[in-house]
Amino acid sequence: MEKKAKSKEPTKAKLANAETASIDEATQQMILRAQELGVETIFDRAVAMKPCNIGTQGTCCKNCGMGPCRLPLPKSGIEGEDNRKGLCGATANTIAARNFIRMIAGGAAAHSDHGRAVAEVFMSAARKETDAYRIKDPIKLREVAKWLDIPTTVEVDGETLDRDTDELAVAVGEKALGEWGKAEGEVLFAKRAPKARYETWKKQGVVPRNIDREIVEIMHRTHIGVDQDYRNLIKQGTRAAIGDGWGGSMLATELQDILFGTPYPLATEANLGVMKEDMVNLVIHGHEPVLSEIIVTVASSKKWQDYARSKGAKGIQLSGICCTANEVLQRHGVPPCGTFLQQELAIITGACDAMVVDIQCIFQNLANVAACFHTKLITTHPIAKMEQDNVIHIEFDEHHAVEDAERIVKLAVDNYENRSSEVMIPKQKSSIIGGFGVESIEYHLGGTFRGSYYTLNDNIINGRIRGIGGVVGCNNARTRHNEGHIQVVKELIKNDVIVLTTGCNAIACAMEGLLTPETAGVFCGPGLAEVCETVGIPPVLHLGSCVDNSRILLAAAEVVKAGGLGNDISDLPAAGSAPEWMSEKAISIGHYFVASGVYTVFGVTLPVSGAPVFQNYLFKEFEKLYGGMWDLEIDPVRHARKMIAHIDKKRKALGIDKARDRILVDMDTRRAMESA
Ligand code: SF4
Ligand code: MSK
Repeated sequence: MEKKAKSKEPTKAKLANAETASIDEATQQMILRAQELGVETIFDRAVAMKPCNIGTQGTCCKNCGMGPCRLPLPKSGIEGEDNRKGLCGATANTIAARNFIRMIAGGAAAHSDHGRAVAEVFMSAARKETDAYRIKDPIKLREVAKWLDIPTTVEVDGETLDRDTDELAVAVGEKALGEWGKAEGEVLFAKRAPKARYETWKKQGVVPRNIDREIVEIMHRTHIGVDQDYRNLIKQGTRAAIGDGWGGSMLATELQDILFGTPYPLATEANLGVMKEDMVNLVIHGHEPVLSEIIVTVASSKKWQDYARSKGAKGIQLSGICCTANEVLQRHGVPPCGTFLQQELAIITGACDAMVVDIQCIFQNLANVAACFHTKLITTHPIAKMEQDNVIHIEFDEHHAVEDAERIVKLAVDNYENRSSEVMIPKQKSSIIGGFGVESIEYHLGGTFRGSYYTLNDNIINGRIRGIGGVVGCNNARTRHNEGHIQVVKELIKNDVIVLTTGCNAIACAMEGLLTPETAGVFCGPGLAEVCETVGIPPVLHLGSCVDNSRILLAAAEVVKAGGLGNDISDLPAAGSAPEWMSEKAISIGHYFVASGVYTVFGVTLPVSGAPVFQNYLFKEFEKLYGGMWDLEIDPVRHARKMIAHIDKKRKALGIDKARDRILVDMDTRRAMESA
């Protein structure tokens, strides 16, 4: 047969369809703008490159030089015995479990190393080695000290006095740093979980010893020829994930609050439209707030605003991407200009004078995009550099934090006059209320009189609030940007489920205008709408960044403590979700939600589908061990309905499934609950 001649025509690069790539109009406009300018973005790359099926199923092993060993799931499924194995004999279940817990190790390491870096800055501040930081929340310092078993008072001449704040801060910093590598004992914050939860972990043998050790042990156990039982492998994954959620991430959040201030509700805006054509736009991107805190102070100072005006700009406009955005939004009201998938687009506006990045979720392609514009791209972290020549590295050190921040702000301002291409900033932006946390939920929904979550619990018991949804996580270029996030959240609030959000889900909800009290009357069921309107809160509460998922854990622990909804997190009418997850951190978060007793649904895909026995263990058997379990649901509405079905199951188990609308729990019942 004659061979068909190959076409000499150059193949035209496949480009993304803006409308099917994102639900967000600003994003759609900028995708088209990028294509018009010939600048490639992740949306185009996602069209050009398809993921590997076997990797997606979790059954490709490259843990030794004899692989990769690829174990695809037969199209017809597995009938009878599953004989698939790698060269060493590793089964699909072993391979998928090893891969899964290596993802947990990657995610837990990222969160926890972030926490360690914060703890080191905390120590410098406590020891007065730097003037740039000081203790901003001494009340939280005392609270955290107690959980670290540090005395907060001293006896002087028979009198009990509060310990000096500076001295206490040093003690807290030292003890906190020990949590990463202490030789004995267990992660101290594990005891912040409800007693029943802690006992479950004890019984299962998964209380973390220290944060680092559990991550290292995953790497050991997944080396060729070590742990070959998927149940034993995931047990170690569980221990490391708890060490993340109730250890590294929780320490990061708490120390950041003590050092930078505990967030309280504030108003700002979100989406690319927050950038300003006539101002210097400095975009902060990444995760660690230690530098961005100082950049906010420097950039808003009169000195640097005047300097910007001297260069012809109207001032400096800070905005953020990813979780550094969430950190500076929560504490200062700096507006987020986009989610994870919009980072290239912020530069393509032509108005980004500098983008400063620290760690995690930063595309290497930012350097290529920045090279097409005047944008200065600045890396700041010793562990996160880029190879491209146009990237400037200004290594941040807390001992000269202000000088570093000033260099960065000056670079941005001086670059304003170098704007070369036409500026195109989408108009879209939404008003939002952010800055929620465990304390502010208590204040708004608990009331200062009782100082706890009683009112929230009452509203759950009487059915106005059906339950709690923790919806978090990334964007994923394999699915339509923000569609899953928004549909899941809207379906939940429509059904009276209050949503606690963090990470890129929080930014997506912000862009969609769901973070305002007014949203309640438009999108919520009548019960949730009534509660939100009465107390003046949005139905979707922004709790912060990825490490701040620890706030969701602590909020859940507070709900248990307030009474009337069981003794453990697994008793609560609550469910977790990451509709568009992509990072290893999301897997670690998902797993510590599950290990904490939360039914947790992921969207897009989950890399366990090629190992049905292991998948079944996570999706079903886990509930018997921990009360929480994994699930996968790609369709956002079904995804939300599965969460609601679980919430209803828990309401039934608690005996609060019957309509009890408008019935507030009276004091006698309350006392009975407390003594139960
Ligand atoms: Fe293959 Fe086993 Fe090596 Fe994995 S560890 S690559 S399954 S031989
Ligand atoms: S930034 S980890 S994309 S949430 Fe925390 Fe967003 Fe996911 Fe990064």
